[in-house]
Amino acid sequence: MSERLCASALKTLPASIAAPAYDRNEQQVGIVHFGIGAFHRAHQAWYTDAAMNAGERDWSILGVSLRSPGVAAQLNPQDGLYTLVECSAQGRSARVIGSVHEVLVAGVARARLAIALTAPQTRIVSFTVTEKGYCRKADGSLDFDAAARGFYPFLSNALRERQASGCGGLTLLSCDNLADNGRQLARLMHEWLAREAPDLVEWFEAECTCPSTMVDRIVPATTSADRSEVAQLLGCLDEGAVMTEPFSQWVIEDRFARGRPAWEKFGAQLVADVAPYETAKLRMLNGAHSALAYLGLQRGHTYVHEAMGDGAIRPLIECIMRDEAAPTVVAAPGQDLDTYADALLARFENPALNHKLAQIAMDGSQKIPQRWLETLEAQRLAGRKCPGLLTALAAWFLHLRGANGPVDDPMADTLSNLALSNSNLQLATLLFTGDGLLSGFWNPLGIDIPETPLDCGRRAIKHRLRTR
Ligand code: CS2
Repeated sequence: MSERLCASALKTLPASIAAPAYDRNEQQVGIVHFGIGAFHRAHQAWYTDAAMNAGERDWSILGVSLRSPGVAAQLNPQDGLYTLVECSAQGRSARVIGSVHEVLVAGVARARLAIALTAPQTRIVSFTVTEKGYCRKADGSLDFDAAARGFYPFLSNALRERQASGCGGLTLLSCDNLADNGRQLARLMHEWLAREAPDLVEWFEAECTCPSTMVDRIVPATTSADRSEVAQLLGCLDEGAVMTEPFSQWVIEDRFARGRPAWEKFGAQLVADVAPYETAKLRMLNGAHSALAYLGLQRGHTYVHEAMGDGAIRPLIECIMRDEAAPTVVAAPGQDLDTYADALLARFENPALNHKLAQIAMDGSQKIPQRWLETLEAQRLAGRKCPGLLTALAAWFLHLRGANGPVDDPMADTLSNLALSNSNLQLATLLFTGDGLLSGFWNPLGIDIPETPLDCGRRAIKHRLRTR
């Protein structure tokens, strides 16, 4: 099979595969999205496609890839089309998504990107650039060297043009797993402008908004086996296919500068305050996910559902979710955290999703503060211990020592050197004092355990293996 999915192939798709019901050529770009990886395609682009299927107009997405030309090569020959496959124990269902107009590689298509960002009909610029894409230093402030290679210059140039032409501000919509993602983006953008374009600061604050969001959908990286399966379903090749779970959640603070699609008609929750949803998600879902990653790799597993089936790991994961994270969370109105935990565990057990632990283990230095350390700090203040999280932390230390192969993390060198130099205490101190990395979440003098977390955690793992 050599034919690729593209606009002209839509009419030959099997009847079981739903396809865009709107005239894609008639749609203008309303959203420019930085970081058009699998997650964006399975989440925000899927909601936007649903909105356009229901009749909303001119919210097509122009995807931007900051570094890798890979996504452009996947989607552009396919006219931006790709298949979304929902996988569960009950089976698979597939549909073709049409909301992505095109993908630009930022460094290559600078002029076209500038035009898109300054077009009056572009009203939202959204982001899934991962935690490290915001270019924060250990103390949370902007790392200007890294930021100069990220999205910041593109955006500030565009804001200048928009101010000059009077075509109005933008909504900057962060869809990454950061605590208070909108406020963090606003603060970082402000820092960038204050140094690089001080005359724009006031206009930015008056004309642009940065709503916070909580995004949730598990999206494993697509494999070549997945692509073969999709080809069988479609009858043509799809290099841009994404595999995901049936569940999806998007909670958005309703503060848009110049309108938005009616995403709430398709399941998104528009609320005044995202924080309770986001805190529960980061500490319970993502916190447990990162623990599964390091503990699971340590025990020789490859996928999340395998680690969930390991009797030495699962009780720790439940303990982290229910006993350690949940008590630090103030539930959103109507949210029951026990039921939430039940649903998360069931999602992690999904046998039809091959979600690699190694994918979650990446970039620990960027993820662990909001996933674990905030829980640890809250529990410390309450005088309670967290054996589950300390065990997970120990597994992370072992990971940094190379126990699971090369470490994929922007701070890999610093952390691995520390871990390998056998200075458990130094590593723990660095983590907990905020001397370098994870900024002041824990004062080591307050740690009420006799050994360093590494030894403690190693013992806990051994103990659990023995008592299994
Ligand atoms: C995962 C998340 O890779 C990771 O670190 O924890 O991508 C997770 O799958 C999503 O946040 C789920 O919404």
